Amino acid sequence: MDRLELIKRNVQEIVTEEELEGLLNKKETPRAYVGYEPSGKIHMGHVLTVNKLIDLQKAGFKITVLLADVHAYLNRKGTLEEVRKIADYNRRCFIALGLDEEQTDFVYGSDFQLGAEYMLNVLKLSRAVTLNRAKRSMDEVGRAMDDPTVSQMVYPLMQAIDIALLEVDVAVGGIDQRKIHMLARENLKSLGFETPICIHTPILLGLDGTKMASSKDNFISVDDTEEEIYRKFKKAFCKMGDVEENPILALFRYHIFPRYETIVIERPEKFGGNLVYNSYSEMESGFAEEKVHPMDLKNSAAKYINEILDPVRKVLL
Ligand code: TYR
Repeated sequence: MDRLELIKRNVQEIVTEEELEGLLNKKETPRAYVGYEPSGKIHMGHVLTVNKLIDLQKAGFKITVLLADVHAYLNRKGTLEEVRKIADYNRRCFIALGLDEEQTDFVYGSDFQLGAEYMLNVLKLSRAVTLNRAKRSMDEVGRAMDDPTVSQMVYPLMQAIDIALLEVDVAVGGIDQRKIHMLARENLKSLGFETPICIHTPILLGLDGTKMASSKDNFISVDDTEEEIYRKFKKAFCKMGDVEENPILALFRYHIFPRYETIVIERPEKFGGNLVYNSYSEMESGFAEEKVHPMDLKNSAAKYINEILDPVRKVLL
């Protein structure tokens, strides 16, 4: 797979592709980052952007991971001390998931966001962005936005200034980060910074086919035990032949195929024997033609996801 193909696989959008191609031609080692609000539960949604960082790393990018402790604090997720402690756990999970430790800069927000230069830039940006725009940019990111605090309006401004002061060329995030990224794209130039290129990954549905929510027990967390994975997959939504709304197929597409060249679905001889797939699209067609039973698909997905999560479990011991 060539560099551009690797960067583009499994993404929902690139803003813009022309700019990305220009960057690849111009810079030997471009820089990209993702920021994460520290979280006690790292789930496969977080892992989706980690996978993209691994792709970018393979494509020659220098990677920064921002452990956004101040952002989590501003977004009312806990005290600064609490979020900082979880951030270190998150860092160990990301490395266990395959980010190359030598090639990745892990940065705590609180280590650079409280200085004068940073703050002056946030204040400058606060004059350029309307309250309405700041609020809308937080639609899919902010907690309890029916009654937002001022801190949650500072949040997107700081995210934009992160991009500038971490000196990254590319900001990566789920599509839920889109409005904040657009705010950064439209305003950083006037503060004297480069306009960032943005890569957005899709947001995956939960295992029951509805939106992921911690209250619904419908997602995989990287610290789930092997038994929990089998239990969750057993009751997951996966209809015979349905390739549109299928969280198990989505796991193959976004998490398993990027890490394995060939996938074997094990089946007893009497049910037709093992199936071997060399790409996601082959598997999808096979499932659409009802050549694979949901039960076999689930068991195989559980086996591979358990393999992927095994190094994370070891970190947690
Ligand atoms: N907004 C991101 C989230 O929803 C976290 C983040 C914070 C990302 C600061 C980047 C950034 O610079 O989790």
